[in-house]
Amino acid sequence: MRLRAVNSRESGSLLIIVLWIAFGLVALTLYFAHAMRLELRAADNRVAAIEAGQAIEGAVRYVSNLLATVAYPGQMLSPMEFPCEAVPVGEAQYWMIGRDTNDWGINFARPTFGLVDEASKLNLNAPWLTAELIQYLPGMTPQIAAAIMDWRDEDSEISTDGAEDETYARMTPPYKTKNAPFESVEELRLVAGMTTEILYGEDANLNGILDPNENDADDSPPYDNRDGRLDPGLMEYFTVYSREPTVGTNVNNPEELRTFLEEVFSSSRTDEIMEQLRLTGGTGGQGGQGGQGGQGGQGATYSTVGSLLEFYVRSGMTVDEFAQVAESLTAATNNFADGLVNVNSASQYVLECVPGIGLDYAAQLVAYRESNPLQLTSVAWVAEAIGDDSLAIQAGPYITTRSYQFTADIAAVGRHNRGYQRVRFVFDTSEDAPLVLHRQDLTHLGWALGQDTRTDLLAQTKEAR
Ligand SMILES: [Ca+2]
Ligand SMILES: [Ca+2]
Ligand SMILES: [Ca+2]
Ligand SMILES: [Ca+2]
Repeated sequence: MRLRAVNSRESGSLLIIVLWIAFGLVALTLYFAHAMRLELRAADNRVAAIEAGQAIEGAVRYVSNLLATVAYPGQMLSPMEFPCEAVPVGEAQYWMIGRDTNDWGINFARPTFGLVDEASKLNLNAPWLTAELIQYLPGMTPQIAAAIMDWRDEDSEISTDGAEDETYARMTPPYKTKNAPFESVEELRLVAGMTTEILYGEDANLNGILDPNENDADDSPPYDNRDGRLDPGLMEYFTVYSREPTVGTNVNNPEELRTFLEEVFSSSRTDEIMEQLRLTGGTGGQGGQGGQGGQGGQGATYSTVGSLLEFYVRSGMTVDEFAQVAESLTAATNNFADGLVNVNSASQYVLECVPGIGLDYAAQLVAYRESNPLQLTSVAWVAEAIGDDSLAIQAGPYITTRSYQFTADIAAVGRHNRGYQRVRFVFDTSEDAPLVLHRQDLTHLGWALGQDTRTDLLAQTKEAR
C-alpha cells in the first residue's frame, strides 16, 4: 500500500513535468509560427515590391516602344491610345499619373492618367522668359522671379529685386550663384527666397490632385488652406526639358516656299498667298523677336516672318489650308527651338506668361480649345481664339502645337495590391530613338493614386479572399 502511494505521487509529479514540457513546446511552436507568419508576410511584401518594381520597368519599356513606333513625331500619345490605368503585369498592376491642364485644381479623388507633356510648362532656361513674365504665377514673388533670372544668367549683376553671389554668401552654408542653365526643376530650391512651401505647394505627393492631408489645414502636413482646391507649387509650372527639332521648308526662303506651296495648292492659289505675304510685309512688325526670328530678309519684297503663326496670319490662308502645310514648314533658323509652350496642353497659368496671350487671353484660349478640339491640329487656332492679329503675331515665336518630351510618372503595386512603388521618367523624342533623360524614385512621397483607387484595390483584395 505504501509503495503504491509513493508511486502514484511520483507519477503525479512526472505528469506535471510532462505537462509543463508539453505546454512549453506548444508555446514555443506558437511563438515560432507567429514569427514565421510575420516573416512570411514581410517576405510577401518584399516580393510584392519587387513585382511592382518590375511592372514599372516593363511599363517604361512599353512607353519607350510606343513613342518609337506608334506616336506621330511631335505628338503626345493620348491616354486613349494606350493603357495607362490599372494595367496588369502578372500579379502586379501599374498606373501612369498624368495631369488635366484644362481643368486644374479641382478636388478629385482620382488622378488623371496618361503622360505629362513637358512642353505644357515653362522652360526655366527659355531665353525669352523674363522675371516680368513669370511674376504672376501662383505663389511667385517679384523677388523669386528676379532671383531665378539671376541664377541662370551668366553675369553677376544683380537685377531689380534679384540675387547674385552677395545674397548666397549670407546663407548657411554659403554657396554661389550658378550663372548657368537649370539642370532640373528641383534646382529651384537653391534660388534665394524659395521655400519648400512655395515650390511644392499643397501637392505634397506631386500627383496633381487634392489628397485628404492636402485639404485639412495643419492637421497633417503639408500646411494647406483647406479651400477644397489644389494650390500647387511652382514645380507644376516649370520644366527644363522642352525642345523641338525645327524641320521643314523655311518660310523665309521665298523660292523654296513657292516650290513647296505649288506641290500642295494650285499655282494661282500659291500666287495669291505669296502676294499676300509680300503685301503684309510691313505690318508684321514682330519678326525677329525671340529666338526664332532675326533672319535677314531674302528679297526686298518679302520681309522676315518671325513664326509660323505670323506666317499663317500674313498669308491669308484658311485654317484648313494652313493645317495641310504647317507640319512641313518652319520659321526657325536653328536646328532646335528650346522652350516653346504647347498651346494645346499648357494650363491657363502657363499661358498667362506667354507674351501676346497674357492674363487677358489665357482663360479664353483654354475655353476655346475645350470647345474646339478638332481645330487644334495647327497653331492657327490661337489667332482665331485671340481674334487680334498683332497679339497673335506677338505670341507666335513662343508657342507650338508639338511636343517631344514627356514624363511617365509610373506607380505600381505587386501581389495582393501591396509593395507600392513609384518612379518618374522623362523621355526625349527630339532625336532618333526615345531617350530616358531623367529617372527619379518617388516612392517616398507615399500613396499618389487617390482615394478612389485605394477603395477599388481594397474591394479587389477582399473579393480575392
Ligand atoms: Ca547671374
Ligand atoms: Ca496631391
Ligand atoms: Ca494639411
Ligand atoms: Ca487649397
